[in-house]
Amino acid sequence: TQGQVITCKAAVAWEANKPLVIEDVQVAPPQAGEVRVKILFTALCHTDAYTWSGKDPEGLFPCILGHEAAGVVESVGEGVTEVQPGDHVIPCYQAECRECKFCKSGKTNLCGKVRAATGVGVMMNDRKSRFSVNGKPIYHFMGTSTFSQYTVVHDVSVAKINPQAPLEKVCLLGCGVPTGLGAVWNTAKVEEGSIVAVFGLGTVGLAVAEGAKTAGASRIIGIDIDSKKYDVAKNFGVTEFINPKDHDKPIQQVIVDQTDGGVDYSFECIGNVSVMRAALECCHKGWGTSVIVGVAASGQEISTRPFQLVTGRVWKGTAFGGFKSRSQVPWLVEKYMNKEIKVDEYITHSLTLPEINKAFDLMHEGGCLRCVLSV
Ligand code: NAD
Ligand code: AHE
Ligand code: ZN
Repeated sequence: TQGQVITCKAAVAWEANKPLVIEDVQVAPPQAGEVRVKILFTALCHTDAYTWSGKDPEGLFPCILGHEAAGVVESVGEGVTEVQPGDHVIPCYQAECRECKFCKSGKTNLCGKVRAATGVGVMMNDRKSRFSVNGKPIYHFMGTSTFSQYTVVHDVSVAKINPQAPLEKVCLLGCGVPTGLGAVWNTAKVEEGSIVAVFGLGTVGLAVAEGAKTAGASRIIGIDIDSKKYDVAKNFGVTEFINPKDHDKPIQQVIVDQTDGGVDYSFECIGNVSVMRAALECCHKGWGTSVIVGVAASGQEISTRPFQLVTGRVWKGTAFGGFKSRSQVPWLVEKYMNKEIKVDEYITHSLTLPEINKAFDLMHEGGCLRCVLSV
């Protein structure tokens, strides 16, 4: 198949909010600096649902969504040296070129090499898509497009991992779990003994709890409007639970009252701007730090009294938990293999690619954390 167009099945989002359609998609061979990957397993993340909803300013249609996956390299384009056919890989929506201003700064995991192209659904080389259906181009998504049996990614957007790792599990290391762990370890740098609040107990929030537990937090307060989340959350380190619906007072006040003035660190893992405000305002005066992890819709803005920051609270955000993707995803895979981090525990459902619309429906049900599709 090397050098040839591959026709395979992919779930195409033709329009916002319209059920995805399994199509025969033509996938062009990888050009210079590109890698064609056979996707074996992909999970769904809340961000896929967000873009599908039409509220993502970078969401273009028709497109192939999906960004939390694992597979095997099928072929590589000219000049690609770091992976070869047969390598087991995880696509990385957050690239790492090691050459750009961002990568060399030592201050961020963001990479500038291909971001301009991935934000508009095309490849960097010729600003075109490698996907088409009967000659009609289909946009890429986040530089990954994993809801397809084959995808083409930039070489700076693919992490080579231990071939022994079970791909049906480690696909989760493409987004949600690293995001939560890294928000704690890299972005907030939570210290032992800290009091932590986690807003939203989906996969990302639970991974924050797990990260906080390993960092030695003394209290991990989980906040969710679905009280059923507490039982599961206990297994990830949550020590206390608050449902904002059980209280008349604003949730930030409830938390401040229960923590002698506020928490040391808070994490918003929902994508709701009023919760982001509450997450900042439940932080302790003088040092409390709040990390925005959730992705909010186009047009939404955060606000608070500047006095909150004047008096020492800090507002931060994180993308992919601050992890350098190509360097650290393989390391996270090793940590999983050594049983130092959970992955299996986040997988509540397993389906197949043709059942993808059912998988999206499941996301809105309380009992679903991650649904892994066999592609
Ligand atoms: P999810 O839908 O599985 O979890 C969200 C949780 O929030 C659910 O348990 C829900 O009951 C709860 N919730 C909803 N509204 C609430 C409210 N008002 N108060 C309290 N709890 C509420 O989502 P997920 O896959 O865990 O993703 C969480 C967020 O993180 C999404 O916005 C996603 O787009 C974003 N995300 C960001 C990054 C990043 O790099 N920054 C990476 C992955 C995901
Ligand atoms: N296009 C969206 C941006 C969404 C966003 O912030 N994405 C996160 C990853 S979410 C993964 O589930 C991210 O990494 N952002 C940094 C980047 O470079 O995109 C919007 O709302 O505009
Ligand atoms: Zn994601």
